[in-house]
Amino acid sequence: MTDTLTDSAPIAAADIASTQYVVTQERKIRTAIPGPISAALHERRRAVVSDGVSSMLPVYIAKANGAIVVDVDGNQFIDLGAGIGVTTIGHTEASVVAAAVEQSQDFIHTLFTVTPYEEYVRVAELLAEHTPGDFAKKSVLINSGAEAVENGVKIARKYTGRRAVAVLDHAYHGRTVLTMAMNYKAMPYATGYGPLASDVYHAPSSYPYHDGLTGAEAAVRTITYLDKVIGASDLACLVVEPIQGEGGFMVPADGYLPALQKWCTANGVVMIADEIQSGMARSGKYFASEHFGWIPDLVLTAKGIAGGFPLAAVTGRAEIMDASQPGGLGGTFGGNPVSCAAAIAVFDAIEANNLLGEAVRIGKSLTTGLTALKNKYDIIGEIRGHGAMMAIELVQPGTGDTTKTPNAAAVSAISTYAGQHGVLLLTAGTYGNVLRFLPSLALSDSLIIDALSVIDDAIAAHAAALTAALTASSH
Ligand code: PLZ
Repeated sequence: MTDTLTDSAPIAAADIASTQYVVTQERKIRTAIPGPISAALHERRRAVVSDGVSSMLPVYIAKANGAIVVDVDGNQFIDLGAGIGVTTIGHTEASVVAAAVEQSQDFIHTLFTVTPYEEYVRVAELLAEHTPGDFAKKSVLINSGAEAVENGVKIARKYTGRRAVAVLDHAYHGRTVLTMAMNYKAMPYATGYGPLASDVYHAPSSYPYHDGLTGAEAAVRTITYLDKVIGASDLACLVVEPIQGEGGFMVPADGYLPALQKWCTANGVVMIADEIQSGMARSGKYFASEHFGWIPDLVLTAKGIAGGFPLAAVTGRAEIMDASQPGGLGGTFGGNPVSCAAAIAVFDAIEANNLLGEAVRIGKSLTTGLTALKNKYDIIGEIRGHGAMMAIELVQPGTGDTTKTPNAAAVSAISTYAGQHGVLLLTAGTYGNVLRFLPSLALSDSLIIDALSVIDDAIAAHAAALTAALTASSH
């Protein structure tokens, strides 16, 4: 049983907060989850933090390093979520910390649009170098993923002089007033927050597990929608996540994305890759678009780009990026110097530590372990993803090859069990029936094995509870 790792020795809050506390790369459960100090903090929070802001697991974090986060009660969790794909190179990676400290001592803010600095320029150079496509590229830096999406749309509209924005079914693009209209799911992102932005269209996507279409067939379906419902001459941009994140890590069929790009190019439509979740080395390539031979016109980055500091970018073809009038793009904190210094350290670490290779290793180890689980439990319908962006879609027992009926209850039970036993496991999916593995690239194979053993126990416990409930109801 996994609880052999339970370390019941209590530890004082001051010890965890101390600089002497060493975050070892291991799972350790010392208290009930949440522990008493987290529970007290949660009470304080309830008085002053909006109920509109939820937390998946209300353990309050004191420290983090590599692939481990430590809560205020001294419980150590294997982090399979990396703050939803942000601390991709690992928590508190030494070179990122050093770069941020050094930059903070030099200067913290000037505002690039008032008086510029080299770090912003360097990040733009690195993005031009590493995003797909061998052509002149330029960037604008902003603060968040949603802001990158907003700017991508502005830039595409300015360049094309057209109004309409197309996205795909199951997409997620943010929580701002424009982006909430671009998400597939109304609840919880848009419900009650309308009216929604106009001129946003949702086209059918490629979801091979469910639609059974080849890339070419799915592309015809998408293009037919764009052509008939919007009309190319009114369409400014098509925004696509190469691997859909919140929607459930759907990997499109081969050929789908290049076919859409070809149509966009032929019709003067700007095709934008939302690489906010999938980008920055996570998938085993710098950008997930590369897995599909897709060279987008614009690429959106955020999350993993600065090791946890807020930074985002729109990068792409120079002629599109330059269509905006001077002063048309910007924002007070966009391209903050400390975030930029951290981003430069992230790019350096990806090269110096062969993090593309580490992402491939993690993908292989996860696939091996998840395949063993799939052979054992018939609620695992599909394993999919690339590198450190993998997921399993859970279905009702035995429907994996037939109706593929979503099993959100199992996802919720398994992620809750995992949290209780020291594994932070994110859920996803339009139907809430996907468990996603989005760890940092610092996650060792031994931590993968340990985390998957907890998930194995979690699935077994869920199956046992169901059997018990069925037995009870049949008497
Ligand atoms: N595009 C593909 O994944 C953010 C959402 C977390 P922001 N996804 C995590 C939450 O519940 O708010 C995301 C994404 C893709 C855009 C965004 C938006 O990025 O930095 O959260 O604005």
